[in-house]
Amino acid sequence: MCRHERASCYHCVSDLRSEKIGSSSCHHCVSDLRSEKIGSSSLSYRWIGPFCTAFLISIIAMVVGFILMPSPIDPVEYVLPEPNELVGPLEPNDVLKHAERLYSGKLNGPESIVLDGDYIYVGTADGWVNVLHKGEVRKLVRFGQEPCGGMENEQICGRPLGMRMEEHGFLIVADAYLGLFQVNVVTGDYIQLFSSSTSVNGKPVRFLNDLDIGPDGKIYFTHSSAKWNRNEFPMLFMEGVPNGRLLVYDPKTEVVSELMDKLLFANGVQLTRDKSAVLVVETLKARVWRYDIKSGKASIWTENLSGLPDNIRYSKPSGTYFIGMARVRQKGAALIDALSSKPWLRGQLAKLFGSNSIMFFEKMLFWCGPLCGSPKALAVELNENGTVIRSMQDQTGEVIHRVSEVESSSGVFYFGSFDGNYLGRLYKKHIPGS
Ligand SMILES: [Ca+2]
Repeated sequence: MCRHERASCYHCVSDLRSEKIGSSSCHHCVSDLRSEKIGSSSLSYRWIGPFCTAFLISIIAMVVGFILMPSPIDPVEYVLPEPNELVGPLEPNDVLKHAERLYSGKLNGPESIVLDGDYIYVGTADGWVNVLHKGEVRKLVRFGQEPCGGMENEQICGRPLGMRMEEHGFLIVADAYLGLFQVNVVTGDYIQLFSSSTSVNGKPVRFLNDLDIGPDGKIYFTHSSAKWNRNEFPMLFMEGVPNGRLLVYDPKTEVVSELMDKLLFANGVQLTRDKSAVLVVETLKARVWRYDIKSGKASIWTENLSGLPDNIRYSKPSGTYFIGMARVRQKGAALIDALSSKPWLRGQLAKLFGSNSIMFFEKMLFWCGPLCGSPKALAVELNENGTVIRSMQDQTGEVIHRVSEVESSSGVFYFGSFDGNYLGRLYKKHIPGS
């Protein structure tokens, strides 16, 4: 019995039940229904068809509505070259497994590190600049106010990132939200050198990231975005608009000037050994620029790095440079690369997940590192020409899970990470072949 005939019979059955006993065709119909062994209870399923149709229409309407809904970002395409195979100096290794975790559980996100004899300075997610000495953590200074803890409070509390010691023994700190500060490391007193609420060249200064100091006292520093704060960083990479900059603070005039613009997530800063140029990390392009101070010209120093580079530091003992990677880029397993050429998809994902959910999503992908064929932790060493000559990795993240910065002194490396709860330490004697 076809569907049309069946529908007509249901009407007949209904008529029969209400004692409108009619034509023999109806009796015939009932007989047909019985012969198909369709019980009366089956008749109650007649709503399924219309329900399914309405459901499908609703889903289509929701999908269309979602696609038409404005995205919180204005994504653009950016190009990343095909990631390199991890071969040669990038050959998989577990050098970082020889490291140890110091102050485990006592630090939250020590991204940048300053070594000063027996004292170590780090900035953490609770807004404090801390002094580490003989196993103790002492809170030195915080630039913001309570509430603190959690990324949602960072805008008020502050978040110290890059830091350096200047020649007179003051600590210079870039707080991601609040600006540049000069700190007395004995008393914790500080003065604000530059406030992030001040625009430079008519553009906002958001997400201060890292700094270095020239021999004349000028402070070269980056801000990663002109639009997004640090706690919105997933939006920065989902949008892909290059508006980070390299700025310079002149202590004589107290003026901040722009040196480089249009950087896609400006990050680590390091003067070259001869102090003639500033190396500037552009995280989302996986490359580093060399800004010549005298001429004001910039050129690529190294590119297509095998990760998303964070801070860069010069190592005096070896005369080389170290870069910590926020994430590893490997052929066939690089999320950022996969999304870089798909701005429409990034726009939809930003609507769907929002900033917090994207961070969770990113974290899940990070933890699948070994399954995706990439090491969790990677730091690379480069020579003066910007060539990678060595790498230190931890394939499972068991000891060092991620590297934001590598700081070195004679015989020792220290590793910071923006989301770790420890400071990593590795004695060079434990590195095979050293
Ligand atoms: Ca950084």
